[in-house]
Amino acid sequence: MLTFHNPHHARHAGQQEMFRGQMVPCHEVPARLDHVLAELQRRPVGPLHTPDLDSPAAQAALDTALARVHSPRYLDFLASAWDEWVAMNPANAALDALPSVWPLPNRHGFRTDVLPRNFAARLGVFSFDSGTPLTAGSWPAARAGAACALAATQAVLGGERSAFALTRPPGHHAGPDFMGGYCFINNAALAAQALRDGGHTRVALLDVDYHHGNGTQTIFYERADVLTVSIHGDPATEYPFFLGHADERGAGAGTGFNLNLPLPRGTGYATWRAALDTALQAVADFGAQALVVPLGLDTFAGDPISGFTLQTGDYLAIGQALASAGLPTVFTFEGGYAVAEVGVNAVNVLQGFDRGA
Ligand code: Q9C
Ligand code: ZN
Repeated sequence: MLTFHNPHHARHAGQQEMFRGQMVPCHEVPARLDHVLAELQRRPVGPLHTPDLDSPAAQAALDTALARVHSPRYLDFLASAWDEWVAMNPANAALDALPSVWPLPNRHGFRTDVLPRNFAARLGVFSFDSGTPLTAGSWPAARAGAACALAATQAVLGGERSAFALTRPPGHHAGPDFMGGYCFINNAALAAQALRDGGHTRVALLDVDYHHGNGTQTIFYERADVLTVSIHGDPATEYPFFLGHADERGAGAGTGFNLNLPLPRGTGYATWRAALDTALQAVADFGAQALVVPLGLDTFAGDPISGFTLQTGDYLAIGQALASAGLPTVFTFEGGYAVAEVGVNAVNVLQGFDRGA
């Protein structure tokens, strides 16, 4: 298993997120990735690389790949967001940008075709929560993270059995033109699209993060060439609340190519594992030629913001089960907020995969 890690991840370091009427410290912190990297150095599963971030060719390839998944106006927004935030008021340089007004795009007739010139309002057009601080370094960190996802995918297209994009901020809540859930750029979607563009005709995503991968589902919802499967806390009670139900099966040409496996808060390994077997059967029935696993470790019993009860040892078995699909596989690092344990849990999945491969 090759790993590509993001040398700029720590430039994204939010101070606080809004949670039920108060500002609380961010859960999605740089130390998360540092713990995974430290565990990979202690217990290697393969070479550790950083992606090429300097060559004009790599930057151009990155721009092309980003535009395959995200809308031009969203990418333009992200690229200039921090400068515009500071331009509103020089004092903003010491603050994170968080939205506090939204157009509710599907209701009430609010318009999103005309972008407000006011930056705070524009931030609301492109966000779906107030828990995702945008900082001075968010865009460079997210961009370098996308480069990790692409490098991991290129390695797999080049014949590697598997590769891991070890990056933050995470990505699976980010949609074609929106951020949220600590995510800006959907790294797993970039990987899946790059696998398609690299010649695999059917690509599956199997999202094992505690939270429904709403961004990924939305990106591929009307497509039959990319199967999206997600095992997650039931949105009736769990974030992101407004998507992730079992009756969402895809639309148009994509009908039948989305599978949600919501599980109640409190679910333990036996039930979770049965859902994983269902998910793997769907991937096999689809005839996938390559697999992307948005790897969240927030299913862990000790996770501070989630509600499943998986144990550290379970992650070895999960890795092994994922390998049993027998597919070229790209992993992207997503959630997991039990900071001291996230490294061991993540590397257990990777090591279990290598054992099963
Ligand atoms: N008390 C990822 O795992 N806030 N994002 C929930 C729960 C948002 C999680 C608050 C959680 C987003 C990538
Ligand atoms: Zn999560």
